[in-house]
Amino acid sequence: MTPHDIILIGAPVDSGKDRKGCIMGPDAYRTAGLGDTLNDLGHRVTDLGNLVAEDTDIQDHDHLIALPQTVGWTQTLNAAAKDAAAQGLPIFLGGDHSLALGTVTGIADHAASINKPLFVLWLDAHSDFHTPLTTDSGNLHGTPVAYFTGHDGFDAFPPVQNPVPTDQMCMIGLRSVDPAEHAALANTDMHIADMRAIDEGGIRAPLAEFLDRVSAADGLLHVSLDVDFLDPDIAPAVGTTVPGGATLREAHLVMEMLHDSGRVTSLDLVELNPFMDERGKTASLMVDLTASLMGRRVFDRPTRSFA
Ligand code: 5AB
Ligand code: MN
Ligand code: MN
Ligand code: MN
Repeated sequence: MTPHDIILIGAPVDSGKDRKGCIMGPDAYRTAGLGDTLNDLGHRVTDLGNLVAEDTDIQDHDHLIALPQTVGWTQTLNAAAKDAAAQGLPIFLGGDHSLALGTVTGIADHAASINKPLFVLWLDAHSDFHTPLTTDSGNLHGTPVAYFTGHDGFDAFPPVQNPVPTDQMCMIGLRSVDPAEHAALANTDMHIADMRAIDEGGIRAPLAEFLDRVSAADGLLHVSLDVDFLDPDIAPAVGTTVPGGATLREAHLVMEMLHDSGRVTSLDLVELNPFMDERGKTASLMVDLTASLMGRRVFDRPTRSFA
């Protein structure tokens, strides 16, 4: 296994929605042993601690929840992501999914600076493809994908320097998409495997196809893992549970395939709300999934068949 320089970056973003609690996410991952787990796998791990959002002079908005705070986080995380990606493999410990407004744009700026295409894998029950103009809830954690793919309506936010082309994006696990998002997605060439596709054909094929494209393009790969990608029975600690999510084995298979691809260069762990957890089980599962992504396996795969 190739050892990586892993940079843990606490991003206790809690401004992307009404319900509070994601502020505790980074420390829940630390409490669940993320750093030691990655260290024991042979990686070099540095923990930068928790970041603090920049102040902005943006005004509060009637409809959009905590707009000034989320703009501040976007600026902070854009800069932090750009910096960290040049030095190692950043893992952003969220924090709600509005953090991806900053992380993905920062990683995209880094990719552009080294002339490589950036691919993004979005593991989520939701498509997070609202703009500030279409969101009914006003919760900005439902908007990052529209922002970093270069859509209009984000006037209060820093202009996106290097939008991610939608055909370099794959979404897996979708089962809750609002009508405005659905209409907007239909106009893109985004690669999407919703839960029905996974039920019918399995989770391996769409991911393998995507990873082949990343390799063929010699791309960087950012993974954004929303806790609600997982079934709420195994991962209850999230404000936006949707029944019928990925199983334990589906989730580990995704992580194992990502590891074997050798392509992943950055990771978001988002939406963990430790206030809603059951004795740390969701935080521990997210640590285990990250371990699979970073090379943990039970056995070396047998080279002979059992037939
Ligand atoms: B998450 C919803 N589409 O816009 C909205 O958890 C949910 O980061 C957004 O995926 C869920 O409020 C955002 C109904
Ligand atoms: Mn590795
Ligand atoms: Mn999300
Ligand atoms: Mn979600």
